[in-house]
Amino acid sequence: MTEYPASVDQAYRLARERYATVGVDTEQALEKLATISISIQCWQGDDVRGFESNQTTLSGGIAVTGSHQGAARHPDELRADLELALKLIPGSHRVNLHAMYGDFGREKVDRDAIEIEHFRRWCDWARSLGIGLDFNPTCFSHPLSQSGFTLSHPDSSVRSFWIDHCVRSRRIAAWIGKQLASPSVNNIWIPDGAKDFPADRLTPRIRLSESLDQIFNESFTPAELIDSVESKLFGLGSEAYVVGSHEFYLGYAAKHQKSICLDAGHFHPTESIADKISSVLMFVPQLLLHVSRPMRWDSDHVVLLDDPTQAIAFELVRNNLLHRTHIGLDYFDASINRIAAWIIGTRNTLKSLLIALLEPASVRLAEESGDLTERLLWMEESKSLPWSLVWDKFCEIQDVPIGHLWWGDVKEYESNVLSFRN
Ligand code: RNT
Ligand code: ZN
Repeated sequence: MTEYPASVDQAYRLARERYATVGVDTEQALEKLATISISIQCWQGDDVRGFESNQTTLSGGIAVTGSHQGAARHPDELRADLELALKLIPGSHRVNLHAMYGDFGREKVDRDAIEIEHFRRWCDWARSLGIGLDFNPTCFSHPLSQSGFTLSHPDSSVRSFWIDHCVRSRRIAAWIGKQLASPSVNNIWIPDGAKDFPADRLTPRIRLSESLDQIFNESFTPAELIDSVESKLFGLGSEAYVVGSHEFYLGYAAKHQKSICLDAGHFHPTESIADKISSVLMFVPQLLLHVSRPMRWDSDHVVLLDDPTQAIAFELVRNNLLHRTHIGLDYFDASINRIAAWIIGTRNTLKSLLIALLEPASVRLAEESGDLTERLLWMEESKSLPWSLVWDKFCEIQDVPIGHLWWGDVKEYESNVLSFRN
């Protein structure tokens, strides 16, 4: 049990009073925040390497930089690292797996041969912690993805290989969802695209659409599985053309009522995914977010408590869209302690949600009454309300260290555990 200074409670009482003067019920915000689960990306823990015995280097137009000590080398290490992170993040969250993270041991298991068995230990582990798991087929870092094409590949035997992989991923995800009594989101992202201008932008898209139709042919209940597709504007090596563009997947998801994944790093730098949420959710049933921080490109930096993250949280809360949105994280930084990267990014995402939950109704009321001056006043005023004291209270209620105090545990783990990995 953590000891909390009496000042946390005293400060919270003052904050509660202060918020009451602007019509905000902090207790309600705390209760709501406790119901929000963030899906934490397992791949931050090992620099998107995975645990296949026939591992290739990371490819597909994504890149990890940094060489901080302590990347997880096998599933047990990754689970131990995640457990520490989960213990230091307030609330109850989920873990997001990629197909290449199975418990394969020394066995050579190709992507078209993955089985439920390879994920049983993850599932048992999640059950013991009382958390849910999400899933992703891994359509990169593989000899058959080196051409830059997978589900849209011109060769039908290569396409079949990746279709098989995605079919198996869905089965595994659905099984996990059923086992854990919490639907598993299976998100399909492929790297398909071209470095230079293609002559034919259409045919690969027709092939991708047909591959997806085959993948989604088997039906599962929404209690087990949620299908999601993730678009991208460009990647390293796919600067001129990405087969699965935003327009492509938005059309596909709307037509087939699949969930769409909006990754914060997958658009033009002046575009905000926050603005897309309310449009997309008018036409697709559910949304998956990959909260990330692009810096000049899709660089996947650790999520900050910054304006783009805050804008996302405001959209979800103001429009009451939390129950239709799966909030996942997608970043990978190997230049700092990887467990701290999880904790900082997840805490920041939660903080932005808390700030949104604590927003005075006056913001909206002023807008509705047509008084845009007063709207600006409330938006700016609410920034200096004492949300951080409510956050400390949340950490206390959830029995995790307040403020920076989790850092001691991570430092200790770094010197006792991580520093012995090479
Ligand atoms: C790549 C996508 C994708 C990956 C993960 C590892 O640009 O964002 O979501 O980051 O699947
Ligand atoms: Zn992503």
